[in-house]
Amino acid sequence: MARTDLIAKAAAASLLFALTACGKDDAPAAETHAEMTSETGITIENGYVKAPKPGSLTTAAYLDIIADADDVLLTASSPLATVEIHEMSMDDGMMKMRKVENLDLPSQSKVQLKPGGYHLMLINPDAALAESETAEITLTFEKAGEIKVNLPIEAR
Ligand SMILES: [Cu+2]
Repeated sequence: MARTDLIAKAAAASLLFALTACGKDDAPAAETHAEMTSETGITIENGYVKAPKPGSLTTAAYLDIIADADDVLLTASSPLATVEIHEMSMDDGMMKMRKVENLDLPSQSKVQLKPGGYHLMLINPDAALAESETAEITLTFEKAGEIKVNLPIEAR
């Protein structure tokens, strides 16, 4: 029985391969498309995660994002915490923080997520975050798709 399974799997695999190969040959445009999607067009600079204070239930990640073409940051996530996009602003003389649904990235401009402004709020950070040197964060863009970054964790 196991042998039959293997043969069936091998047949399925070669069929899949045949289909893929066929698709590639028939549609050279698909290869160009693949190149475009792998070339993200997004530059991330100066990223770091603020090391959480002991017992703290939140911390934040900061980074600069430059999009080659207009794009929108839709969500961010991490295996180490719940992540929300936040904006900090002055309201009646008080610094207040609110969640934003997404973040516009006009083409070629540097959008800075920095203390006192936009940031990624890391909520209920995992205990492992305090002991890690980097934190993996996945940014999901409307056009560029998902981009994973590993940000250093720094006590600043
Ligand atoms: Cu916040």
